[in-house]
Amino acid sequence: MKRMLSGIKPTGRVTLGNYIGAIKPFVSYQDEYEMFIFIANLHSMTIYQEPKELRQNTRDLIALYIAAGLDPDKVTLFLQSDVYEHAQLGWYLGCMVSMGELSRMTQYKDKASKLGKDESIGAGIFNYPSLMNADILLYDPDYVPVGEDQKQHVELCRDIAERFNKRYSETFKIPEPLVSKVGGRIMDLQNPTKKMSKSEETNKGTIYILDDINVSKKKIKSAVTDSDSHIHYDPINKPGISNLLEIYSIISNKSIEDIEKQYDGCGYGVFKTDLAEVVGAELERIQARYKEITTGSYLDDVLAAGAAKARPVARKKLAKVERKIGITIKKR
Ligand code: ATP
Ligand code: LTN
Repeated sequence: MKRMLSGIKPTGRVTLGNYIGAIKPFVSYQDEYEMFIFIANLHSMTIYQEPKELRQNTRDLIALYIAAGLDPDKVTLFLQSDVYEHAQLGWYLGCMVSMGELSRMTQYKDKASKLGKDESIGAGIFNYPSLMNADILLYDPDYVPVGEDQKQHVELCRDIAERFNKRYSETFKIPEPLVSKVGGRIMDLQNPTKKMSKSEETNKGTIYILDDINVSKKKIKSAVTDSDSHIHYDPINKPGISNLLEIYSIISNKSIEDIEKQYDGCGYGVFKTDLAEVVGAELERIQARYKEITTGSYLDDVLAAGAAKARPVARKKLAKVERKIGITIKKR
């Protein structure tokens, strides 16, 4: 079995974008790949998190993975902070990347460009990719499934792995980013030229998985589209309706062409009402399962078992790295 690894930050309420771009694809991969999925809680610290909210968001995220269909018996599901090797390898790899390389990362550039006059940027966000490189390289994955916005980080990870292998001999497998063609970038329902984001100030264009289902349905029905009424996929000229078609396609497992045919001649109103039902039914299923698994100690047990499976893999790789770079002084 090929190996796959990915992480998601517990930095806010989980959105339909996260679900379509990250969680749902993981569920579909779990029978085909050996999977390591973790909650990137160390990464979430790059921006201040209110402690109580962080705790709740972290539990919700784990619960949502499972409620969405991820099976903890098949997938190694764990908290990044439970496996100390991530931070340790992150340090070594941070010493191998240049300031120039880090400053070219768009996630960092975006955050830096949005700073207010009196705000400063934390060092953590600048060195964020080093920790991400460690997350990946500790486990030798073949593939790293991510949204479009994270592809650049995985590419940097490949460069650093190659640099390490060249300097110290073959140590890391070179991972491939895996970005879904459909659903890799779900857009804001009110501004379809902008990514649906959990850290958006106005919530009107964002669907939250655990939100009241009627609120979500309303948001879909009032999604911004164009003045035409032809249901056709054309992300450049018709970004609003194209985004809705992608959402429909992923949630219903139908192809975009089939949906276009199904709604040929119907107006946007009918299409949006049906989409609201399709999304509503999916959210209902997830929320019901979420309720079942958030009582008792089930989630803690899943995380303990996940960390126990991840640790030996991470430990072995870190020990290898430390021997190669000369940190370990014992002769074998
Ligand atoms: P923020 O919105 O605050 O920038 P985020 O949701 O992009 O946060 P993460 O929580 O780390 O950041 O994202 C988890 C995964 O979900 C990543 O693989 C990311 O690419 C994917 N993702 C996030 N938003 C979307 C979206 N709108 N469409 C598709 N995938 C998304
Ligand atoms: N940076 C990613 C989250 C993340 C990740 C990873 C994804 C942290 N470490 C390792 C894949 C592999 C994000 O912001 N979505």
